[in-house]
Amino acid sequence: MNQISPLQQARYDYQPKLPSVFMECGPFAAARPGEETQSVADQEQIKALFPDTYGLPAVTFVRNSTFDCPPIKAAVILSGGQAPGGHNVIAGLFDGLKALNPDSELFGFLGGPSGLIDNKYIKLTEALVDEYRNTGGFDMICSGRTKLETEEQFAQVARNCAEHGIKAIVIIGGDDSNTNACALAQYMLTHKTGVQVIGCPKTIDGDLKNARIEVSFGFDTATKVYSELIGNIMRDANSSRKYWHFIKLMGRSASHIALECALQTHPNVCLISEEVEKKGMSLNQIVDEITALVVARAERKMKYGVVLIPEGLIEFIPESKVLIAELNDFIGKHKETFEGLTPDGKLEYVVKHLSPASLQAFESMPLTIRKQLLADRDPHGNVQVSRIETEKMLALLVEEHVADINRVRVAQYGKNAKQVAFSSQTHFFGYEGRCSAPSNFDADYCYSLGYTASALIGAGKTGYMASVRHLSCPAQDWEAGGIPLTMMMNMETRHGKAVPVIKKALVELNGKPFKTFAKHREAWGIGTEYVYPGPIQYFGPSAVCDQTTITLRLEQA
Ligand code: FBP
Repeated sequence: MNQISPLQQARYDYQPKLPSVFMECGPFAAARPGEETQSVADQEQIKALFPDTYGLPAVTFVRNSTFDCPPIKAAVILSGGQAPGGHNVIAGLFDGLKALNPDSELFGFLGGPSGLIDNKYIKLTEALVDEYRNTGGFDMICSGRTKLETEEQFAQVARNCAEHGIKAIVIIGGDDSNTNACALAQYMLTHKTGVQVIGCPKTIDGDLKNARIEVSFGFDTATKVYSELIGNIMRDANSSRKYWHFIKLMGRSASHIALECALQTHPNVCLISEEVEKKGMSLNQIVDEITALVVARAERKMKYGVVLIPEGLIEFIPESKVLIAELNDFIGKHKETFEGLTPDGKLEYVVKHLSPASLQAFESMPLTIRKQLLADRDPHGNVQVSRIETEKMLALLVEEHVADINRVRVAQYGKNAKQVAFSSQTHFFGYEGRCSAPSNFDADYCYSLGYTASALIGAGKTGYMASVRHLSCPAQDWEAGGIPLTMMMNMETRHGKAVPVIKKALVELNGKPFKTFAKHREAWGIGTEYVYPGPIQYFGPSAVCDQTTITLRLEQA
């Protein structure tokens, strides 16, 4: 094993907290059913697609249950992008299964869903799990983005389970992976395999949430890491007083991460993609607004500032959204020709085929961004937004607008005219936060999720997502249970076809987190009201170490 840091060594001794129901009865708590559930929309279609899991009741674990549990062989995969705390979900699951029966076994399938299909696994031992307790990353069994969605893949997974005697699969993933978990659960029931399927809500993006899933794990730690970095940059900006920092923050689609970081640090500008879309703002309008603030602050002798930009912004600006859809479609249809072209050749080829409105939107963007929009698509044919340097694009466009203002001033008042100073730095914070050692909150939450998954398996449930609620309370007051995956689903059009998917939770513009931000943003913009959160603390007063996100506190206030 590699040398480990003193902090990691100390974190091995951290015992994650569990809801009191598990502290008292271990995973033998009784699963008390609530009322029957229904999907968030399109009930008839979802019911027809998932006849055996639709309408199941949500369950809550309560005290007083003892039963003899035979040894269970279970499988676990990590799916999609990394999120802090994944190892603790596995540790909680492992400990829960062993508590159900010491002879239980956990198979860790390697590299995400592809491991489950290709039968690549390791058996997780106490010693191995111990090595990863309270650590960041997914490197214990690694992750992947292969889609597990076809009947052939499901059949192969069923065969692999039968070969090992595996009776339960836990899928730790985001909305897409849990959508697939739902389909896999239905397949296992239809084919009477006896294999249970349980999901766990993972993603730093924070967009897998609803009334019963209060937050996906990893959001807490990732936003704390980004907020620390933003705070450090703010302090630098406030010390040198010469740069505008444009910071893009990860979050494929929703702006929860940017919003939470804004609430933690009070930047001069934070764009919220959902608001941009709602207001139908053009790129030019966004740049104009930032430029106006640059000018206003410069007049108050503040030639510096901090702008937060959500990663998904470009897909929410109406004109760029249409452009990207056209490009995805066009590139998908002409894949072979396109792949053989140089970056300049791609540019020439594509402009001949865009609609006039999209051509105009395309040409309003700097050349580097145009080229990035034509770069490789993800496995689903979509542009990879984390690779588009929107932070650079906005900094460049603001610079051009400021230069225009200065040109007009010189034309009006001569070369001694007062000019607006503008100099920028750009940053992208994404991968820096995805594998950080989990905060105490994520360490506890993830361990509890894993433990809950084991209890759901023990209770014979399938097609459920582990749910741990009341997260702004101390861990002993958390409520553990499970919700049917079908409850979160609706029908959406993907590549021209209506398919069942878990509904993504975007930032709600009438929710408390956004409203709180909106109330203060003007003052934060023109003033310099930065907050410097500092690094995540693992030891010390609870007020410092066990804080949840501001988003969660506001949502539960
Ligand atoms: P998940 O939704 O799978 O958790 O991934 C989230 C994310 O971190 C996004 O914020 C980001 O756009 C994307 O993954 C980056 O993907 P990759 O790791 O493949 O570069």
